[in-house]
Amino acid sequence: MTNDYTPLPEHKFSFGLWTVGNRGRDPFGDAVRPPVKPTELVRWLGEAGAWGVNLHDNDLVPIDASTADRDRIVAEFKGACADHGVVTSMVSANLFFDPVFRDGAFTSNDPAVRGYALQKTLRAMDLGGELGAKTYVVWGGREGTETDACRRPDAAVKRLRDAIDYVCDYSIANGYGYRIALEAKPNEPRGDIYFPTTGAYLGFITTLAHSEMVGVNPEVAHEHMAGLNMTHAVAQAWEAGKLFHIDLNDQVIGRHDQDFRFAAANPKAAFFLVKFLEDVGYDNPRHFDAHAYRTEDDEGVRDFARGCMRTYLILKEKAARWNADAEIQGILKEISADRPGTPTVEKHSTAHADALLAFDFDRKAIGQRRLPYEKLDQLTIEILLGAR
Ligand code: GCO
Ligand code: MN
Ligand code: MN
Repeated sequence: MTNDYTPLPEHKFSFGLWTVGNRGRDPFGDAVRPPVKPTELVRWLGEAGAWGVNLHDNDLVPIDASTADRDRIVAEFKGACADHGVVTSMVSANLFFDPVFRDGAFTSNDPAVRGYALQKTLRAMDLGGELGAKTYVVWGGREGTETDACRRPDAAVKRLRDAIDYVCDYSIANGYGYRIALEAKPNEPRGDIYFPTTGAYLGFITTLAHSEMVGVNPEVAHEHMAGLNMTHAVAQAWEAGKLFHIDLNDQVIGRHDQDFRFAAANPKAAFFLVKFLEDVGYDNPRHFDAHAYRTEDDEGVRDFARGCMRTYLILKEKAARWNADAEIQGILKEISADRPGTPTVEKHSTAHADALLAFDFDRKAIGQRRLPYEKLDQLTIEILLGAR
Protein backbone atom coordinates (compact mmCIF):
# COMPACT_ATOMS: atom_id res chain seq x y z
CA MET A 1 0.00 0.00 0.00
CA THR A 2 1.29 3.37 -1.00
CA ASN A 3 0.87 6.72 0.64
CA ASP A 4 1.99 8.56 -2.45
CA TYR A 5 -1.13 10.41 -3.47
CA THR A 6 0.22 11.80 -6.72
CA PRO A 7 -2.44 12.10 -9.44
CA LEU A 8 -1.44 10.26 -12.60
CA PRO A 9 -2.95 10.18 -16.11
CA GLU A 10 -4.23 6.65 -15.43
CA HIS A 11 -6.56 8.07 -12.76
CA LYS A 12 -8.35 10.09 -15.44
CA PHE A 13 -9.00 13.03 -13.13
CA SER A 14 -10.64 15.91 -14.94
CA PHE A 15 -12.06 19.34 -14.12
CA GLY A 16 -14.46 21.58 -15.99
CA LEU A 17 -13.30 25.02 -17.04
CA TRP A 18 -16.37 26.18 -15.11
CA THR A 19 -15.15 24.48 -11.92
CA VAL A 20 -11.65 25.86 -11.52
CA GLY A 21 -12.82 28.95 -13.40
CA ASN A 22 -15.73 29.49 -10.99
CA ARG A 23 -15.61 33.09 -9.78
CA GLY A 24 -17.70 32.60 -6.67
CA ARG A 25 -20.83 34.34 -7.93
CA ASP A 26 -23.99 33.19 -6.14
CA PRO A 27 -27.61 34.38 -6.02
CA PHE A 28 -26.71 36.76 -3.19
CA GLY A 29 -23.36 38.08 -4.23
CA ASP A 30 -21.17 38.98 -7.13
CA ALA A 31 -17.92 37.44 -8.33
CA VAL A 32 -15.10 37.46 -5.78
CA ARG A 33 -12.32 36.16 -8.04
CA PRO A 34 -11.06 37.75 -11.26
CA PRO A 35 -11.64 35.89 -14.53
CA VAL A 36 -8.87 33.47 -15.51
CA LYS A 37 -8.28 32.64 -19.19
CA PRO A 38 -9.02 29.04 -20.25
CA THR A 39 -5.41 28.60 -21.36
CA GLU A 40 -4.27 29.61 -17.88
CA LEU A 41 -6.76 27.22 -16.25
CA VAL A 42 -5.30 24.44 -18.38
CA ARG A 43 -1.86 25.37 -17.09
CA TRP A 44 -3.12 25.13 -13.49
CA LEU A 45 -4.68 21.76 -14.21
CA GLY A 46 -1.55 20.41 -15.86
CA GLU A 47 0.59 21.57 -12.94
CA ALA A 48 -1.81 20.02 -10.42
CA GLY A 49 -1.57 16.68 -12.21
CA ALA A 50 -5.05 16.50 -13.74
CA TRP A 51 -5.45 14.39 -16.85
CA GLY A 52 -8.37 16.13 -18.51
CA VAL A 53 -10.31 19.32 -18.95
CA ASN A 54 -14.02 19.58 -19.73
CA LEU A 55 -15.95 22.46 -21.15
CA HIS A 56 -19.23 23.87 -22.27
CA ASP A 57 -19.01 25.60 -25.64
CA ASN A 58 -19.25 29.04 -24.03
CA ASP A 59 -16.68 28.36 -21.31
CA LEU A 60 -14.22 28.60 -24.17
CA VAL A 61 -15.91 30.44 -27.03
CA PRO A 62 -18.19 33.38 -26.17
CA ILE A 63 -21.75 32.87 -27.40
CA ASP A 64 -21.48 35.76 -29.88
CA ALA A 65 -17.90 35.16 -31.09
CA SER A 66 -17.17 35.56 -34.82
CA THR A 67 -15.90 32.53 -36.73
CA ALA A 68 -12.43 34.05 -36.89
CA ASP A 69 -12.38 34.64 -33.12
CA ARG A 70 -13.68 31.16 -32.47
CA ASP A 71 -10.97 29.59 -34.59
CA ARG A 72 -8.23 31.62 -32.92
CA ILE A 73 -9.50 30.79 -29.41
CA VAL A 74 -9.77 27.08 -30.21
CA ALA A 75 -6.26 26.99 -31.72
CA GLU A 76 -4.81 28.71 -28.64
CA PHE A 77 -6.64 26.33 -26.35
CA LYS A 78 -5.40 23.29 -28.26
CA GLY A 79 -1.89 24.66 -27.95
CA ALA A 80 -2.25 25.10 -24.18
CA CYS A 81 -3.59 21.56 -23.79
CA ALA A 82 -0.62 20.18 -25.74
CA ASP A 83 1.86 22.32 -23.80
CA HIS A 84 0.52 21.24 -20.42
CA GLY A 85 -0.28 17.61 -21.21
CA VAL A 86 -4.02 17.93 -20.61
CA VAL A 87 -6.63 16.27 -22.84
CA THR A 88 -10.13 17.57 -23.54
CA SER A 89 -12.09 14.67 -22.19
CA MET A 90 -15.69 15.91 -22.28
CA VAL A 91 -17.68 18.67 -23.92
CA SER A 92 -21.20 19.94 -23.52
CA ALA A 93 -23.37 22.81 -24.70
CA ASN A 94 -24.46 25.50 -22.33
CA LEU A 95 -28.23 25.36 -22.72
CA PHE A 96 -29.04 27.15 -19.47
CA PHE A 97 -27.30 30.53 -19.13
CA ASP A 98 -28.67 32.62 -21.95
CA PRO A 99 -32.18 34.10 -21.44
CA VAL A 100 -33.37 32.30 -24.58
CA PHE A 101 -33.32 29.10 -22.48
CA ARG A 102 -35.32 30.53 -19.59
CA ASP A 103 -38.06 27.93 -20.15
CA GLY A 104 -35.82 25.07 -21.22
CA ALA A 105 -34.00 24.13 -24.39
CA PHE A 106 -34.99 20.79 -25.95
CA THR A 107 -38.21 20.64 -23.94
CA SER A 108 -39.31 24.22 -24.60
CA ASN A 109 -42.74 24.74 -26.12
CA ASP A 110 -41.19 27.10 -28.65
CA PRO A 111 -39.96 25.23 -31.76
CA ALA A 112 -37.38 27.95 -32.43
CA VAL A 113 -35.86 27.47 -28.97
CA ARG A 114 -35.67 23.73 -29.58
CA GLY A 115 -34.10 24.30 -33.00
CA TYR A 116 -31.57 26.79 -31.64
CA ALA A 117 -30.68 24.42 -28.78
CA LEU A 118 -30.03 21.67 -31.31
CA GLN A 119 -27.92 23.94 -33.52
CA LYS A 120 -25.87 25.00 -30.48
CA THR A 121 -25.46 21.35 -29.52
CA LEU A 122 -24.23 20.32 -32.97
CA ARG A 123 -21.72 23.16 -32.93
CA ALA A 124 -20.54 22.07 -29.47
CA MET A 125 -20.15 18.54 -30.83
CA ASP A 126 -18.09 19.91 -33.72
CA LEU A 127 -15.96 21.81 -31.21
CA GLY A 128 -15.44 18.69 -29.11
CA GLY A 129 -14.63 16.69 -32.24
CA GLU A 130 -11.92 19.22 -33.05
CA LEU A 131 -10.53 18.98 -29.51
CA GLY A 132 -10.62 15.19 -29.45
CA ALA A 133 -13.33 14.76 -26.79
CA LYS A 134 -15.04 11.39 -26.70
CA THR A 135 -17.74 12.08 -24.12
CA TYR A 136 -20.62 14.44 -24.70
CA VAL A 137 -22.65 15.32 -21.59
CA VAL A 138 -26.27 16.42 -21.75
CA TRP A 139 -27.32 18.20 -18.58
CA GLY A 140 -30.81 19.59 -18.89
CA GLY A 141 -30.43 22.27 -16.28
CA ARG A 142 -33.34 24.36 -17.55
CA GLU A 143 -35.42 21.43 -18.77
CA GLY A 144 -38.09 21.70 -16.12
CA THR A 145 -40.83 23.80 -14.61
CA GLU A 146 -41.95 26.01 -11.81
CA THR A 147 -45.56 25.37 -12.78
CA ASP A 148 -46.74 22.27 -14.60
CA ALA A 149 -49.50 24.37 -16.15
CA CYS A 150 -47.09 25.19 -19.00
CA ARG A 151 -46.90 21.78 -20.69
CA ARG A 152 -47.70 18.13 -20.27
CA PRO A 153 -44.62 16.46 -18.86
CA ASP A 154 -44.81 13.58 -21.32
CA ALA A 155 -44.38 16.13 -24.15
CA ALA A 156 -41.06 17.04 -22.52
CA VAL A 157 -40.04 13.40 -22.47
CA LYS A 158 -40.84 12.98 -26.17
CA ARG A 159 -39.02 16.20 -27.11
CA LEU A 160 -35.91 15.20 -25.21
CA ARG A 161 -35.99 11.79 -26.90
CA ASP A 162 -36.15 13.41 -30.35
CA ALA A 163 -33.19 15.62 -29.47
CA ILE A 164 -31.01 12.81 -28.10
CA ASP A 165 -31.80 10.60 -31.10
CA TYR A 166 -30.70 13.48 -33.35
CA VAL A 167 -27.50 13.99 -31.36
CA CYS A 168 -26.63 10.31 -31.75
CA ASP A 169 -27.30 10.38 -35.49
CA TYR A 170 -25.15 13.49 -35.86
CA SER A 171 -22.26 11.85 -34.03
CA ILE A 172 -22.53 8.80 -36.28
CA ALA A 173 -22.86 10.88 -39.48
CA ASN A 174 -19.70 12.81 -38.59
CA GLY A 175 -17.68 9.89 -37.26
CA TYR A 176 -17.17 11.58 -33.89
CA GLY A 177 -17.49 8.41 -31.85
CA TYR A 178 -19.12 10.22 -28.95
CA ARG A 179 -20.54 8.46 -25.97
CA ILE A 180 -23.47 10.54 -24.77
CA ALA A 181 -23.82 10.83 -20.98
CA LEU A 182 -27.10 12.12 -19.51
CA GLU A 183 -26.80 13.97 -16.21
CA ALA A 184 -29.80 14.08 -13.89
CA LYS A 185 -30.55 16.72 -11.27
CA PRO A 186 -33.77 17.09 -9.26
CA ASN A 187 -33.97 20.90 -9.09
CA GLU A 188 -31.90 24.10 -9.29
CA PRO A 189 -32.04 26.12 -11.39
CA ARG A 190 -35.65 25.02 -12.12
CA GLY A 191 -38.22 24.33 -9.45
CA ASP A 192 -38.32 20.78 -10.76
CA ILE A 193 -36.12 19.37 -13.50
CA TYR A 194 -37.39 16.55 -15.72
CA PHE A 195 -35.52 13.26 -15.20
CA PRO A 196 -34.60 14.10 -11.60
CA THR A 197 -32.43 11.07 -10.88
CA THR A 198 -29.92 8.81 -12.57
CA GLY A 199 -32.47 6.01 -12.29
CA ALA A 200 -34.97 8.06 -14.30
CA TYR A 201 -32.43 8.43 -17.11
CA LEU A 202 -31.57 4.73 -17.03
CA GLY A 203 -35.21 4.01 -17.79
CA PHE A 204 -35.37 6.64 -20.54
CA ILE A 205 -32.23 5.37 -22.29
CA THR A 206 -33.90 2.06 -23.12
CA THR A 207 -36.43 4.01 -25.26
CA LEU A 208 -33.81 5.72 -27.46
CA ALA A 209 -33.03 4.85 -31.07
CA HIS A 210 -29.30 4.47 -30.31
CA SER A 211 -29.48 3.39 -26.70
CA GLU A 212 -26.07 1.70 -27.02
CA MET A 213 -24.44 5.14 -27.46
CA VAL A 214 -26.09 6.68 -24.43
CA GLY A 215 -25.24 6.32 -20.76
CA VAL A 216 -25.32 8.45 -17.62
CA ASN A 217 -23.20 10.97 -15.77
CA PRO A 218 -24.30 10.68 -12.14
CA GLU A 219 -23.31 13.48 -9.77
CA VAL A 220 -22.86 13.09 -6.02
CA ALA A 221 -24.51 16.42 -5.23
CA HIS A 222 -27.52 15.76 -7.44
CA GLU A 223 -28.33 12.38 -5.91
CA HIS A 224 -27.79 13.81 -2.42
CA MET A 225 -30.07 16.78 -3.18
CA ALA A 226 -32.77 14.18 -3.85
CA GLY A 227 -31.89 12.45 -0.58
CA LEU A 228 -30.58 9.40 -2.40
CA ASN A 229 -27.54 7.15 -2.11
CA MET A 230 -25.09 8.05 -4.88
CA THR A 231 -23.26 4.75 -4.72
CA HIS A 232 -26.49 2.84 -5.28
CA ALA A 233 -27.29 4.95 -8.34
CA VAL A 234 -23.76 4.48 -9.66
CA ALA A 235 -23.91 0.75 -9.07
CA GLN A 236 -27.13 0.41 -11.04
CA ALA A 237 -25.63 2.41 -13.89
CA TRP A 238 -22.45 0.36 -13.82
CA GLU A 239 -24.32 -2.92 -13.79
CA ALA A 240 -26.29 -1.79 -16.84
CA GLY A 241 -23.05 -0.89 -18.67
CA LYS A 242 -24.08 2.78 -18.60
CA LEU A 243 -21.59 4.49 -16.32
CA PHE A 244 -19.96 6.62 -19.04
CA HIS A 245 -18.82 9.49 -16.83
CA ILE A 246 -19.09 10.64 -13.22
CA ASP A 247 -19.33 14.03 -11.50
CA LEU A 248 -17.59 13.92 -8.14
CA ASN A 249 -18.26 16.63 -5.57
CA ASP A 250 -20.13 16.81 -2.28
CA GLN A 251 -23.39 18.09 -0.91
CA VAL A 252 -25.21 18.12 2.41
CA ILE A 253 -28.71 16.73 1.97
CA GLY A 254 -31.41 19.40 2.26
CA ARG A 255 -29.20 22.36 1.40
CA HIS A 256 -28.87 24.48 -1.74
CA ASP A 257 -26.67 23.16 -4.55
CA GLN A 258 -23.32 23.35 -2.77
CA ASP A 259 -20.78 21.81 -5.19
CA PHE A 260 -18.27 21.19 -2.41
CA ARG A 261 -14.82 19.70 -2.89
CA PHE A 262 -15.07 15.92 -3.26
CA ALA A 263 -15.76 14.23 0.12
CA ALA A 264 -15.79 17.54 1.99
CA ALA A 265 -19.22 16.88 3.54
CA ASN A 266 -19.74 13.10 3.59
CA PRO A 267 -16.38 11.32 3.65
CA LYS A 268 -17.93 7.97 4.53
CA ALA A 269 -20.33 8.08 1.57
CA ALA A 270 -17.40 9.16 -0.62
CA PHE A 271 -15.37 6.21 0.66
CA PHE A 272 -18.01 3.70 -0.41
CA LEU A 273 -18.27 5.42 -3.78
CA VAL A 274 -14.52 5.32 -4.39
CA LYS A 275 -14.38 1.74 -3.15
CA PHE A 276 -17.10 0.78 -5.60
CA LEU A 277 -15.43 2.49 -8.55
CA GLU A 278 -12.09 0.89 -7.73
CA ASP A 279 -13.52 -2.56 -6.95
CA VAL A 280 -15.30 -2.77 -10.30
CA GLY A 281 -12.43 -1.26 -12.29
CA TYR A 282 -14.23 1.87 -13.52
CA ASP A 283 -12.02 3.32 -16.25
CA ASN A 284 -13.91 6.34 -17.61
CA PRO A 285 -13.17 9.93 -16.62
CA ARG A 286 -13.37 10.93 -12.95
CA HIS A 287 -14.62 14.46 -13.22
CA PHE A 288 -14.66 16.81 -10.24
CA ASP A 289 -17.69 19.02 -10.83
CA ALA A 290 -17.25 21.28 -7.85
CA HIS A 291 -15.79 24.62 -6.97
CA ALA A 292 -13.73 26.30 -4.30
CA TYR A 293 -15.37 28.04 -1.37
CA ARG A 294 -16.35 31.59 -2.19
CA THR A 295 -13.91 32.74 0.47
CA GLU A 296 -10.91 31.54 -1.60
CA ASP A 297 -8.52 33.35 -3.89
CA ASP A 298 -6.76 31.79 -6.91
CA GLU A 299 -4.30 29.88 -4.74
CA GLY A 300 -7.29 28.50 -2.82
CA VAL A 301 -8.80 27.32 -6.10
CA ARG A 302 -5.66 25.32 -6.76
CA ASP A 303 -5.80 23.95 -3.18
CA PHE A 304 -9.37 22.91 -3.94
CA ALA A 305 -8.40 21.09 -7.15
CA ARG A 306 -5.44 19.33 -5.56
CA GLY A 307 -7.66 18.44 -2.59
CA CYS A 308 -10.28 16.71 -4.76
CA MET A 309 -7.69 14.42 -6.35
CA ARG A 310 -5.73 13.82 -3.17
CA THR A 311 -8.83 12.85 -1.22
CA TYR A 312 -9.89 10.46 -3.97
CA LEU A 313 -6.48 8.77 -3.83
CA ILE A 314 -6.52 8.63 -0.03
CA LEU A 315 -9.93 6.97 -0.13
CA LYS A 316 -8.66 4.60 -2.81
CA GLU A 317 -5.87 3.56 -0.48
CA LYS A 318 -8.36 3.16 2.38
CA ALA A 319 -10.46 0.93 0.13
CA ALA A 320 -7.46 -1.28 -0.57
CA ARG A 321 -6.77 -1.42 3.18
CA TRP A 322 -10.42 -2.35 3.81
CA ASN A 323 -10.29 -5.11 1.20
CA ALA A 324 -7.10 -6.49 2.75
CA ASP A 325 -8.37 -6.40 6.33
CA ALA A 326 -8.66 -9.96 7.62
CA GLU A 327 -11.27 -9.16 10.26
CA ILE A 328 -13.49 -7.35 7.76
CA GLN A 329 -13.12 -10.14 5.23
CA GLY A 330 -13.96 -12.67 7.92
CA ILE A 331 -17.22 -10.89 8.69
CA LEU A 332 -18.10 -10.64 5.00
CA LYS A 333 -17.51 -14.36 4.64
CA GLU A 334 -19.64 -15.10 7.69
CA ILE A 335 -22.63 -13.02 6.57
CA SER A 336 -22.84 -14.54 3.11
CA ALA A 337 -21.75 -18.11 3.84
CA ASP A 338 -23.34 -20.84 1.71
CA ARG A 339 -26.20 -22.98 2.99
CA PRO A 340 -25.44 -26.33 1.38
CA GLY A 341 -28.52 -28.25 0.34
CA THR A 342 -30.80 -25.21 0.50
CA PRO A 343 -32.53 -24.18 -2.72
CA THR A 344 -31.84 -20.61 -3.73
CA VAL A 345 -32.59 -18.23 -6.59
CA GLU A 346 -31.40 -19.52 -9.95
CA LYS A 347 -32.76 -19.75 -13.49
CA HIS A 348 -36.30 -21.06 -13.47
CA SER A 349 -37.00 -24.66 -14.38
CA THR A 350 -40.03 -26.73 -13.51
CA ALA A 351 -37.82 -29.12 -11.55
CA HIS A 352 -36.28 -26.27 -9.56
CA ALA A 353 -39.66 -24.69 -8.85
CA ASP A 354 -41.04 -28.06 -7.70
CA ALA A 355 -38.07 -28.62 -5.37
CA LEU A 356 -38.30 -25.07 -4.04
CA LEU A 357 -42.03 -25.38 -3.34
CA ALA A 358 -41.49 -28.69 -1.56
CA PHE A 359 -38.57 -27.50 0.57
CA ASP A 360 -39.10 -27.00 4.29
CA PHE A 361 -37.26 -23.78 5.25
CA ASP A 362 -36.50 -23.37 8.95
CA ARG A 363 -37.50 -19.71 8.90
CA LYS A 364 -36.74 -19.07 12.57
CA ALA A 365 -33.27 -20.58 12.42
CA ILE A 366 -32.46 -18.84 9.14
CA GLY A 367 -33.56 -15.52 10.61
CA GLN A 368 -31.08 -15.89 13.44
CA ARG A 369 -27.88 -15.70 11.44
CA ARG A 370 -25.63 -13.08 13.06
CA LEU A 371 -25.26 -9.88 11.07
CA PRO A 372 -22.50 -8.03 12.94
CA TYR A 373 -22.85 -4.77 11.05
CA GLU A 374 -22.04 -2.66 14.10
CA LYS A 375 -18.61 -4.26 14.15
CA LEU A 376 -18.26 -4.06 10.38
CA ASP A 377 -19.15 -0.39 10.31
CA GLN A 378 -16.90 0.42 13.28
CA LEU A 379 -13.98 -1.28 11.53
CA THR A 380 -14.77 0.81 8.46
CA ILE A 381 -14.84 3.99 10.54
CA GLU A 382 -11.54 3.05 12.18
CA ILE A 383 -9.92 2.62 8.80
CA LEU A 384 -11.32 5.96 7.68
CA LEU A 385 -10.16 7.72 10.82
CA GLY A 386 -6.69 6.22 10.56
CA ALA A 387 -6.97 4.06 13.70
CA ARG A 388 -6.59 0.85 11.74
C1 GCO B 1 -24.82 21.76 -12.17
C2 GCO B 1 -24.32 20.67 -13.09
C3 GCO B 1 -23.41 21.18 -14.15
C4 GCO B 1 -23.18 20.16 -15.25
C5 GCO B 1 -22.44 20.77 -16.38
C6 GCO B 1 -22.02 19.80 -17.44
O1 GCO B 1 -25.33 21.43 -11.11
O2 GCO B 1 -24.72 22.94 -12.53
O3 GCO B 1 -23.69 19.72 -12.30
O4 GCO B 1 -22.19 21.56 -13.57
O5 GCO B 1 -22.47 19.07 -14.79
O6 GCO B 1 -23.25 21.77 -16.92
O7 GCO B 1 -23.05 19.49 -18.25
MN1 MN C 1 -24.19 19.96 -10.17
MN1 MN D 1 -22.48 18.11 -12.94
